[in-house]
Amino acid sequence: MADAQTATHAPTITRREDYRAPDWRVPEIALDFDLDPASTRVRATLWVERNGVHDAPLRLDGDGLTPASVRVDGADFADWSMDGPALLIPLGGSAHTIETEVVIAPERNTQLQGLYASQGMLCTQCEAEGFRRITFFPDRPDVLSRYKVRMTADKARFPVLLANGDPIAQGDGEDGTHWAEWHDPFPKPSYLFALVAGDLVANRGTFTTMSGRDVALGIWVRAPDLAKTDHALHALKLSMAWDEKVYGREYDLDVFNIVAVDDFNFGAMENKGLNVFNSRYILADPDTATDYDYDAIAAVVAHEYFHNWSGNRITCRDWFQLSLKEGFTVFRDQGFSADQGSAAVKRIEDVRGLRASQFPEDAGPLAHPIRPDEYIEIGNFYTATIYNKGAEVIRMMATILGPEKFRAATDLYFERFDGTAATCEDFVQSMEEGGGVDLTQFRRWYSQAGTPRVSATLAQEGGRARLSLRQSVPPTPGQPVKEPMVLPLKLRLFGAITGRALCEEQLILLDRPEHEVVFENLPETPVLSINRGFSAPVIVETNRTAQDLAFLSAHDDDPFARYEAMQQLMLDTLVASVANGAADHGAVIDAVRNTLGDARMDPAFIAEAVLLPSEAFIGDQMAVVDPEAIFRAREALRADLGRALEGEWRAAYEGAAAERFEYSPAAKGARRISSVALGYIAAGGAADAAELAFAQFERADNMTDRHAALTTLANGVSPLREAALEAFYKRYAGNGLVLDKWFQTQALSSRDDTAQVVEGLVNHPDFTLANPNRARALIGAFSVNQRAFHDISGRGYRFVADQMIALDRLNPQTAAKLIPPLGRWKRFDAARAAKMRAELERIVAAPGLSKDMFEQASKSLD
Ligand code: B3K
Ligand code: ZN
Repeated sequence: MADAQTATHAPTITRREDYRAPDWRVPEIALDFDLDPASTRVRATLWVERNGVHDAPLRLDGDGLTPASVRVDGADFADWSMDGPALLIPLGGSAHTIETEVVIAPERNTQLQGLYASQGMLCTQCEAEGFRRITFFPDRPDVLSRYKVRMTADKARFPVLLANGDPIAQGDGEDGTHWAEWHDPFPKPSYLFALVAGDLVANRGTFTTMSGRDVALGIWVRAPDLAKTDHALHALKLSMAWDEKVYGREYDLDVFNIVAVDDFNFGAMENKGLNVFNSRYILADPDTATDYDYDAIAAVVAHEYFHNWSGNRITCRDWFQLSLKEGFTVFRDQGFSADQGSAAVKRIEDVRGLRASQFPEDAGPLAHPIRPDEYIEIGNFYTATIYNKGAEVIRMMATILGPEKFRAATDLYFERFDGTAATCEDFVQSMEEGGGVDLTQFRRWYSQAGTPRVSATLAQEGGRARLSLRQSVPPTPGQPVKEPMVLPLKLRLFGAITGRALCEEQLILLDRPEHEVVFENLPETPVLSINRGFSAPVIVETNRTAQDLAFLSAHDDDPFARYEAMQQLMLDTLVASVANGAADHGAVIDAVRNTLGDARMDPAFIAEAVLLPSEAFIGDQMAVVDPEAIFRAREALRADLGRALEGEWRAAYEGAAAERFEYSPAAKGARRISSVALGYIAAGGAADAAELAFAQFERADNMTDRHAALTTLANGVSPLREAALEAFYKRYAGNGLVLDKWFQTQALSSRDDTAQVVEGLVNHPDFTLANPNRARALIGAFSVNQRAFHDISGRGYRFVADQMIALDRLNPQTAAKLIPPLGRWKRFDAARAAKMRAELERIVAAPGLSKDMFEQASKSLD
């Protein structure tokens, strides 16, 4: 049965400028759990201390809790009151002991926040404000406490009892119960609290830290999944070693446990010493996980591990500072992943992700700075802006400082703020002091939303060239006028005839609206390579011709810039094709042929470089998005590329065939180029394309190849499509993570009947909104299938809105994350915009709507 809904009410807005230090601190807390899915008793003892001179009562946050008893300093206490969901206790002295008792029902917790049940186990998720669903507490990140936890549970059902910190004691109780005690010596905010109880087994390992301490590692899963945990354990050890080497950060407890859970609202959670993960970011074997999954697992394991310092040892003063831990930790995990394989390919993937999710956010109704000024529901601010733009902002500071100074500055930050709840300002000051730079103007990255635009015009006059740079930041909700930003732009000139570099790479800090750079004594016509490595997260417009872009795509020495030149050439061609109904594809075909034939390049890079921009990204370049025209233009270019280069695609496809599965950068690159080649062979209409794909589907010894073949078939009209979908479904019946792929592949299909197929799939026996991965695999994927979702009939909008309203009743946090595609109505024609708005209005009017959905949907209407 579902939770009671948060009643629709006038939303309370929390503002950054209203921050006040807590009235009461809680240096120690002891928690005692009688765990049972239907009814769990939670006894909490809080040692509280008055903070400063005031007469404010102790205010303990709660959410859906009723106190069964309240005691103060050992005696029953009747003078408490409720202020909405919070418990108020008037106290006279400067220090008191508070005991409360509540009863909660984990198996009825469909929100998956607080203590909940998943597949027979009990687990917690507290960030951001889930702890208040477990017990009464000042649930804010600047209240740091030492935790002692005791858990009692039925021993047969829950033989393993885990919590934060170190295990202290355990024993058997009466009636088949047992108990365990865990103590965490590091003071932490409540959002980092965790416990897990279940019938679990561990893949165990050891890591010896740089000071020679042994840490016992455990990846905990249900028994049948044990064989799929080696990759995660290996990634954990690599992460621990990497953080020592690159940031000088050593792990601090004697144990580090990770638990995989099937029902989870997002990727994973960095609870101190006890990370809880969505099982999709732990479980992998070649038969069930793609290379993408393997990479994502390593990245998320690293991310959560790195939080031990950037997040746990130094936490956030308040939730407006979220990017302090998230932006920095994403930057750190990106560095880790770059060091495991091709740094260039990693950068391309990260920029593609930024453009797919963060740029549209910055250009839409939900735009916010990386340090927001206000929120209704903090759960809505775990966004691409906070995470990914936040990481770009750290990257720019690292670029400005250079590697040695950046390391000195992070050392300073870790040393100075260890054990505290810090702010973004603390971080920037550490960068200034450690790096010896002035970041006064740079701080605008923390306060201004919107993606800056740079126009770069290169004009040649004999042996001189004049580069005129201009910047502007578009208006965003609540911020009509913007100040100039500091934009670190890496640039270099190449000779158009010889291809030689005409100067060293330069780092220009563009901090004014306009700036000019003059290059002298140029021996030949220069071509501009700019924003190399994507040194600033901006949109760059240049006066480069198709010829210049084709030239750079072959000659630039910065792989990211090569990729970028090809993307721009493709984009210009596609945008022209949408505008005119057709375009000359010759330049793109030639450039792709050159790249495919460049034996010096890494196949993994080539595979990225020859991919066309997504339909959504093409739409982002247009004043009014025309989904059908974009789809047709892109398909036409794909078909032409497929036909014109059929020989090259077949050579690439055959050349990449491997004897046996191996997880290595080279083997991954080979699989990547082969699946891209297969897609082009099919797009070109080759008569044997479906047979080729089906043969690959049947022969594959790994999920990457099998899934690539399935995707190609799922986009086509061959009867082999049904056969492959059915075989895939049967082979993986019962494997939830792989079935997610089965749903998602159909939701992302480019076929004409996708909307109808997806509407049917919600009635499939394996579909459920209660599992967030499944809901995202079908509903989330369909809503980013631009052509299908934006069908002019409006059926896609109606369908997704219906699903969101239903999901909101179970799990508001996951439902609210699905709003943004509907919120982009301003980017579409009047007919579509009206239909999208109508659905948003229907959502806002839905009875019992959560505040999560209310905030997202109502802001999207503005
Ligand atoms: N810190 C968590 C995210 C929590 C999301 C809460 N809505 C995972 C992470 O970023 O590492
Ligand atoms: Zn994080």
